[in-house]
Amino acid sequence: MKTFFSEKHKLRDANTELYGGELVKPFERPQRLDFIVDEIKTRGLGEILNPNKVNLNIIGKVHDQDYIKFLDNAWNEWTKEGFKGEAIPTVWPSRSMNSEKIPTFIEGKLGYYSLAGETSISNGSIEAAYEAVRVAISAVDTLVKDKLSGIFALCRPPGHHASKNQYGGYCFFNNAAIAAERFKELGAKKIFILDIDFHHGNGTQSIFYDKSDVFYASLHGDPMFAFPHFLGHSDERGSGNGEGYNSNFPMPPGTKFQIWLEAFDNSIKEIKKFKPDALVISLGVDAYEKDPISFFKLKSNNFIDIGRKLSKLSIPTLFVMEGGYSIKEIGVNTINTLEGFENG
Ligand code: Q9C
Ligand code: ZN
Repeated sequence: MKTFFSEKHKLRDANTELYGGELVKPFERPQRLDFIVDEIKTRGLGEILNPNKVNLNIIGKVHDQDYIKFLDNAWNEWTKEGFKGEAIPTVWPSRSMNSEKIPTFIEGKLGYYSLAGETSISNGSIEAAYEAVRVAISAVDTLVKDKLSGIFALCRPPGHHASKNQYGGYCFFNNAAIAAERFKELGAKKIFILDIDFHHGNGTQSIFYDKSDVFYASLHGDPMFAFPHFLGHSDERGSGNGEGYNSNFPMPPGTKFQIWLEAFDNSIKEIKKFKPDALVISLGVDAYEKDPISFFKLKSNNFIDIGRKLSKLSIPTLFVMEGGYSIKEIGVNTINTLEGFENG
């Protein structure tokens, strides 16, 4: 399987994440991809390609222009104020204070355009986020042009928590959603996004919630216990034209592969019924038993079965990298999925 990848992901290298009342070194750090690239090479998964020149206007099909402009300028506006640290929001338009007016000052804007506070904006972060979009688009283009059965977009930073106008959960641009839009530009009528990252992809869900041409399904830690906490319940089934085209499988702490697989098999049934022209897998490997911020109990070998089952669908499949924070095993778990798919 071919992989698209760019060294420029390293531009996303924040020093801080607000976690447990401390500013810690971010779980989502550049070294994650070193382990994945090493494993691709060791096991000879296939070529690793640099992204093409891409028309980034496509981002506007998923994200609002004012949000894009905010991201473009946030770091400059923040440093201009003389703040010493990285840009972290401290105030939000929450239930009791929800005027629609967008503040002028950067601290207000950070709260307006964020859905969580752990994701520090640092110098270079947004450049890296643009590069992740180039990686995703290049992978779609190659998959379609060469009529491949599967391809891997090794994106970083990840994307599935980013909504049309909010960042958070380590995500800025929604790479998987933008990839789905690219599939549509290239002629696909129906796309299915299956999100197997441990966390619910609130961004992807909300982007396509009222659409019937992009089906979003997610297997994740029950939001009563897990981030993002405020979306991802099983009664969220889509709205308007999108009713019936959104499907959530929240699962409790300690969930083992046997139970996880029942939900997975249900989502496979939905894929078969929907008959998409393309499949996008939001591939996080944080469902792994040793992941430091998650609570599922999948073992490394289980990821082979996941890949194998996906290959049986015989639908052109784009794998988009999302989360996975057990750095030592992130390469094995990711390549297990992709090799399982290849060896069907
Ligand atoms: N107690 C992705 O996997 N904080 N994002 C979790 C755990 C945010 C995860 C705190 C986790 C975001 C792409
Ligand atoms: Zn995750």
